[in-house]
Amino acid sequence: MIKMHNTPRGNRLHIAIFGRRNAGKSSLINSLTNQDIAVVSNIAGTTTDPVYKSMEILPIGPVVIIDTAGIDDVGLLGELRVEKSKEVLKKADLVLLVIDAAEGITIYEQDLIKECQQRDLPVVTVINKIDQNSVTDNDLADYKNTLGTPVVAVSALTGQGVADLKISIIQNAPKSWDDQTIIGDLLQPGDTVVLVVPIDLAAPKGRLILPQVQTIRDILDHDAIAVVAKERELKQTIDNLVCKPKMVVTDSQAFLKADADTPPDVLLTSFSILFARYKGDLETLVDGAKAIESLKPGDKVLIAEACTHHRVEDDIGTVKIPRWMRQFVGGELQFDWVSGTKFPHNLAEYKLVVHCGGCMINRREMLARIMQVRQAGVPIVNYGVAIAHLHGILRRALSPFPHLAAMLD
Ligand SMILES: Nc1nc2c(ncn2[C@@H]2O[C@H](COP(=O)(O)OP(=O)(O)OP(=O)(O)O)[C@@H](O)[C@H]2O)c(=O)[nH]1
Ligand code: SF4
Ligand SMILES: [Mg+2]
Repeated sequence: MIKMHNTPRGNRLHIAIFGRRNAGKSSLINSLTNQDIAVVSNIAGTTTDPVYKSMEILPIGPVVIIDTAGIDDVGLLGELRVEKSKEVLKKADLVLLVIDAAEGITIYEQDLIKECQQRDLPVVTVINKIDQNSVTDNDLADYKNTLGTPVVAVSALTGQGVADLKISIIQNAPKSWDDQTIIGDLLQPGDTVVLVVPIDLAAPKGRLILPQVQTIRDILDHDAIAVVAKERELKQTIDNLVCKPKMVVTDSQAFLKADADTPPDVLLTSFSILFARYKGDLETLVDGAKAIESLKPGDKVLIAEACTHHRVEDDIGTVKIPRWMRQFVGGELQFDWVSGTKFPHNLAEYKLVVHCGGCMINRREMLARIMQVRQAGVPIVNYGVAIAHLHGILRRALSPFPHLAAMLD
């Protein structure tokens, strides 16, 4: 799904595509975005000037893709084009270096990589046209050794390997790309946010959990005001405020109570939903929530947790979510559970993956996991989005994100 939207350019990952003429740079852009947006032809030198396109690549998020002219262009005009292309390096966060599998490595690729290294710019080498020229694991290892970059084999024509390329883009994007706000971009200075934090058996003794602390910090960093209450005191808290809060953020487990006690004109969401977005791909997860509706009794569902936290009685992942899902589907489902960093190999057998909020992993890891599940053709949803949907309140939980709420229409 590709969508233009209003994220300012500064936040977008700028991906520059380099390579010799006819390597398939423009074709790769079309394949990455599932759209015919770059002009492709078999005439070498089709792309002459850098072309910037803002777009959304799921699950990477908002990006700017920069198509460039071949780095092997010749003649006076050609050299000027190469110079212009190389100017793009100043604006790029990540370079995809496309090589035609039939052509191999030349001095052009080696020089470009050297230049990128000097700029501390990550490069992923893309061996293209593998539908015409197959490459073995040994070939890939040779490329990797010679160039000193990660290498992915694709066919821009058939789409083979493009999902792996997306994972590699996520894994090699620069560190600064992980710096996203949790809630601050939804607030104005002086806004009040009420955070609903249940203190139940699952709550650790004597402290708040990390997502709650991070959210408070993000609110303060944006000169807004955080008020914290248990779900029982929420109504009183709101009543006591002279001005209505801008937003209520609740623990998913207290969503129903928070929904009942939050006035309809106040935005309401959950920590899980804020963190699903913080990890970069709330849209895919909302799409995954819709897949719950097509589940049938007997279907296999994988519940995945990113760490092996201490399980409590009435645990969310092993007890509550399975119970709510059975009730929703109206019959038995076959649940499997996995925790830690690895997914099982048989992902394709599942009709849905329900993932935890991923508070202990970073955005990059979470996106790579989402991508891996999507690559197996399986929808993925997280706890917060799933619970909200199972209780019929997802639309309300998405109230700060109207374009995502509209996906439920
Ligand atoms: N078989 C095959 N052909 C491809 C593939 N990718 C691109 N091509 C073909 O290669 C030719 C060049 O593709 P482009 O995408 O225009 O290449 P480019 O690198 O943008 O070329 P310039 O803009 O001229 O530098 C076209 O005829 C494409 O159809 C692929 O994966 N497999
Ligand atoms: S990473 Fe997942 S399983 Fe671990 S504590 Fe966070 S939400 Fe729970
Ligand atoms: Mg081109």
